[in-house]
Amino acid sequence: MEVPYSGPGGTQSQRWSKGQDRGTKSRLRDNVKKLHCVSLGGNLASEHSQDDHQFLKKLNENDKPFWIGLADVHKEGTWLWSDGTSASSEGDFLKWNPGEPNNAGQENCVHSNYGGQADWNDIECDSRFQSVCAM
Ligand SMILES: [Ca+2]
Ligand SMILES: [Ca+2]
Repeated sequence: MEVPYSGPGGTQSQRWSKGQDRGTKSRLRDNVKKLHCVSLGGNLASEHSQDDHQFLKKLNENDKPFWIGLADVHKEGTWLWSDGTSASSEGDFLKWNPGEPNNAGQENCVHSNYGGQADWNDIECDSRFQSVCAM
């Protein structure tokens, strides 16, 4: 279900719902992407299963890459979700594209729906993509 929604700063967003989960996605200046989600009362979305991964991709009608709430900003190679859970321990759900994460230059944030496999890539945090917020 989608309901028109107008976010702060005039950005256009849409709300979605799935069971008890609600969320917002939007296009915005992505150096404030996390703050944007927090200002809406949420955070960048996490993917903890293939189901989550497919759901967020489906939600994204324009088929472009989008930010997810995964980063290794605190310690290189230690991936943490914005919900506080790990993506570096054995058994954690991972959906990296082949050869990723490669930290090319300095890549500490992650977008999904990228490349031929439409999976995850680590990329510079000040790049511009859409955000998916979990509410
Ligand atoms: Ca990194
Ligand atoms: Ca990369």
